[in-house]
Amino acid sequence: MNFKIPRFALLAVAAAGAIGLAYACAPRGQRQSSLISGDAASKVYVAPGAYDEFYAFLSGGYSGQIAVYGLPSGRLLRQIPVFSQFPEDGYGYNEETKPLLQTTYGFVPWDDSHHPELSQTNGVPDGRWLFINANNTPRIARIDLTRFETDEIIQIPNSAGGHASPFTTPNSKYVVSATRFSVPVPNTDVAIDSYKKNFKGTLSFITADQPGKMDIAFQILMPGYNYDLGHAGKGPSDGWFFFTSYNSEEANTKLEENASQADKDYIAAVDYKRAEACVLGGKAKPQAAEYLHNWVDEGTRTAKSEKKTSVKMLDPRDCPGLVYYLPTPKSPHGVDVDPTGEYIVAGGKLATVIPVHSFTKLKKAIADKVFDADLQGIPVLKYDAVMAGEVQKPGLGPLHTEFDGKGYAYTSFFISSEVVKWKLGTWEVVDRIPTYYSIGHLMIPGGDSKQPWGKYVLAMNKITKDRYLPTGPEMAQSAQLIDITGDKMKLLLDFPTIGEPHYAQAIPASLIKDKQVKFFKLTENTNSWITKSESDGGITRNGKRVDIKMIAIRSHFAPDNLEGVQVGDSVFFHVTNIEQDWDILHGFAVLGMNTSELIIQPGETRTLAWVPKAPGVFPFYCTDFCSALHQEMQGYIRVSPAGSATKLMANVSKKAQAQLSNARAGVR
Ligand code: K7E
Ligand code: CUA
Repeated sequence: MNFKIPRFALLAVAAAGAIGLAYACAPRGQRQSSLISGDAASKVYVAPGAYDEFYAFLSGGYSGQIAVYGLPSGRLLRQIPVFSQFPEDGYGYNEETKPLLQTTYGFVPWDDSHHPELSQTNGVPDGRWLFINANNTPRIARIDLTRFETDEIIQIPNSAGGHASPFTTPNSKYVVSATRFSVPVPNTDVAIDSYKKNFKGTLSFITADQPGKMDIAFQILMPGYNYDLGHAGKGPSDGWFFFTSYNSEEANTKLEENASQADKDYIAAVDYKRAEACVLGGKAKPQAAEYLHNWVDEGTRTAKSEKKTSVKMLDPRDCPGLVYYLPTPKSPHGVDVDPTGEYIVAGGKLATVIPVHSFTKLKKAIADKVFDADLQGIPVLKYDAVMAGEVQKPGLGPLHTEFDGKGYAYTSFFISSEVVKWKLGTWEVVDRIPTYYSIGHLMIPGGDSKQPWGKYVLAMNKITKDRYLPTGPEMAQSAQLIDITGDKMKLLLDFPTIGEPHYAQAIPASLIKDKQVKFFKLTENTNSWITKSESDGGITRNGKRVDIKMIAIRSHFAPDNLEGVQVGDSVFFHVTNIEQDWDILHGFAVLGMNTSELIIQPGETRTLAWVPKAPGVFPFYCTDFCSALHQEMQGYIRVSPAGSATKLMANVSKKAQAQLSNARAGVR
């Protein structure tokens, strides 16, 4: 979330008594003693050696990654690199993973990731995969949860700011992405003040249920608003998708003011079954659009990149019944569908109520044609005809809502810094609890699905100020764990997060933990640079390219003495970790190398490219403490001046040496 708080909203805060900020000003000790109950510690205590009940996946925001925590302990288990290079394990530096970060703009080794989304079966998170969006250069990644690794990234063309993404349909047939920024479609050189004429939004539906085959099924061309968030229908509303939009004013400057004029903006309700029918019926136009699809081959564990050149574009005018607009106050942000699939809840950043739409009423209003207007071919339904109810005086700045599966909804309030619990159907507020401070998303395990595990809500806060030991001008953002098993919410724990945790998802650990890959079978490694045993290693030259094959095993590399490399060569170290045992990793790094190390998991081959710039002898070593003799796990590579007569040499077996001599004879 990046919006500023408008001045009038701040005045409203002052007038309303500023529930959250009042806590912020209270003396520290007072604040804590009044809010933490005595048994909080025991509720989050996970004894050494015991496991947490849930895996929680928190987005890294501008870190571009995902952080995996155990709940209720709040222990950080792992970071999964997705859209940013990660020197800790060589992701985006080694040759096998670099293609994942390729785009039509070139190599993009960073992004801003907002919304982790678990794959679903029948509307329930199933623990197979996790999807996450890239907000800056629109992309969607798929992470495999048997390995906690990014396996696939697809770029979204005709889009800018892939924010309403990658929310899933109930069987993960599709994940979606919508433009936050409208742009010229196709993007071309036009005057910015031709916005109303030339700028468009797109809603993209991406097939997601076949690993390695993500593809853009179709895009829907929309008015030039800013599309913000989305959620699929479920149960009775299965087959529909809901997207919030703001800036229906179509302003192209000072959005803070100019996009806050209208009393209501819109939720776009998309009948995607209708879209499928229109696509089948030839109503979508093929449109030239370049984008990359990158995925990891299972056997070689190497990513490939494929360029696609066209999408199917659906104009709502050519497919009546495809999209309807639901008027929604005011500059909506989140849109969340309750577990029954009947209620569609919006969070209006500047709204004074929480508006809830009814799917039953929506269907009826469409059947009865209760339309207010038509916006660029899209009928606008009458607010009163689709509204189920409004939660009155809920707080200030409602953003996101999750559900506990017991008939209650929990909404985050950025301006008044609190979580508010209210009842579906009666719309009455039943409880509220302050957060520290300025909460964005909140998350209940399964809380956006058909089947929430409604035990905790995790509040993710933008501003922490005085909550932790100060660390200079920038403080870590925070997550706060709140117990929701009783009538009153209880704050249990808070912990700092990595980057900005916009959203998170969590799932019972039992659905993931027993499916973990423990090592990669060497017999199934089809990487063409694999070294299966010590005697297979060696060094070969082909022009200026030098390939070195080596193994890593406790506690040595083989070969570990290499000569014949010259300044300016492109040297590739292909290191295979031939261990066949869980959690036995080796690292590899060379003096002066200007990428990162390799971390090699058991049974896999990883490749590091290096162009030596000066003659000398360069040590390399294992960077991962793997055994008692880890410090002995080292070697040397000699670099000679360009054109030198130094022979290629690797201290490997006679057989390998002979192969090398032959190879050399062939080259020089
Ligand atoms: Cu920060 Cu979902 Cu990107 Cu709201 S978003 S907070
Ligand atoms: Cu291998 Cu340390």
